[in-house]
Amino acid sequence: MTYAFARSATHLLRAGTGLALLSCAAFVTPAICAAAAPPATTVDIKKFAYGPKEITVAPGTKITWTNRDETPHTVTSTDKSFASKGLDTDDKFEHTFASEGDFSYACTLHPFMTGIVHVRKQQR
Ligand SMILES: [Cu+2]
Repeated sequence: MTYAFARSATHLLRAGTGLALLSCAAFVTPAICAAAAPPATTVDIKKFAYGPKEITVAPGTKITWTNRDETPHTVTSTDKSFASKGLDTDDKFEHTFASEGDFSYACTLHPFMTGIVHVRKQQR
């Protein structure tokens, strides 16, 4: 009885370990792959927010913003180096970031909507 219990406990433990390893393979690997993949170059404007609000890209990267809201928004940099027109639903705005720097931007219609683009030669 005790032996059988111990055996089944060991079996459960093994099964649990196997499951844990499987989970690692399933969930950790894509995260590592994502880190090695080229940086995301799209930003969705949704529910009065830029997503992601903060993004880091390499010089020369083109970022495309898409307005997913029913409300018009803009993508207007603080230093005025880039500025979209009023974007209606599903309208896109593109800007290529040639040189390194930190570029904060906001929506002129809703100034509480802010975002920032970090342009770095080496990804962190
Ligand atoms: Cu807006």
